[in-house]
Amino acid sequence: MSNRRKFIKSGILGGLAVTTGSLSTLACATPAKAGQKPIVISTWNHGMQANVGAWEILSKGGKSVDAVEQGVRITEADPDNATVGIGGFPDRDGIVTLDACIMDHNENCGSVAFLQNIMHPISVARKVMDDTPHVMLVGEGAKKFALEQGFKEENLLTPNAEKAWKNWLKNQDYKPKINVENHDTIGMLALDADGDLSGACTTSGAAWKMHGRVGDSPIIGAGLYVDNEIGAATATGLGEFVIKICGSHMIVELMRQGYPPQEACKEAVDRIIRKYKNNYMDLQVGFLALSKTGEYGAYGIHKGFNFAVKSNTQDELIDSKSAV
Ligand code: SD4
Repeated sequence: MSNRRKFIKSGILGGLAVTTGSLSTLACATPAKAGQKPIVISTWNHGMQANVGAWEILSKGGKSVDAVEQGVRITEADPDNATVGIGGFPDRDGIVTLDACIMDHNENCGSVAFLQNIMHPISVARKVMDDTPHVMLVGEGAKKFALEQGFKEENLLTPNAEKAWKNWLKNQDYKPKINVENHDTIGMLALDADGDLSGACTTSGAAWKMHGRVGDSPIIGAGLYVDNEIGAATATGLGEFVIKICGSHMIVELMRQGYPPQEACKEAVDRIIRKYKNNYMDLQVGFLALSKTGEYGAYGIHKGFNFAVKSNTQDELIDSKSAV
């Protein structure tokens, strides 16, 4: 039986994804502990530190939406991180432009894209969600809104990032590389003590991108999706390919059909590989998912994608499974 049919057949039983047939195989393949609550997971090794910020809120019974915002702000404020917030590598014109979005357990969402000179795009996205009738603000409009809300304008191009850009200018070779160098977005998913899910995703996007380029990270359904009945998913890697398959939304819908989180992430990766057979060797995409029951999973195209998990019983960095 194909994976798709197997998982569709399994369905959701009593709030737990239960599979028929090859349950033991799946249990081995999925590095997850089901039923952990509260729990927070996030992409890459900087997720370890970000999770600590989120855990301060989750461990006190706080809301997952507050936890994910507080968590990813830690990464945004880190000048040594070359693809999130301050210190992010600029576009090919030497300008740092930021993308972020947030989604809560009521399917409220807020997003900013192509935002400049504001260190915490995730908090601007939160304000868009909480205080406007809109989901997404971009560019100058997003910045105007941020300044009206009291955010400070600051230079986000650190000397290191400027040096790297000047170095790049020598050859001006735009070839997205796989793994860490160009791919450090933080996507974070949390399930709080009340059983409510939220997620956040924030990035300075692909280094040396064209001015005006927006990736998947601020796009609800691509870089992030949360459905409080089912689960949540987020993405990292080359956003164009995540957008093309509506990656995070697809993963949540697969979980609705009964796919465990890791298998849902794998299916999304397989979709990219099937559709873009000539390209996928040169690009990295990684997905991370968390179910309503606190089961998590991840999958990347290439080796090297990792994610951080924090709960009452875990605080670790896990290497994701990958296709290649
Ligand atoms: C983008 N997905 O802008 C982001 C970049 C990224 O890890 O994930 N870097 O395409």
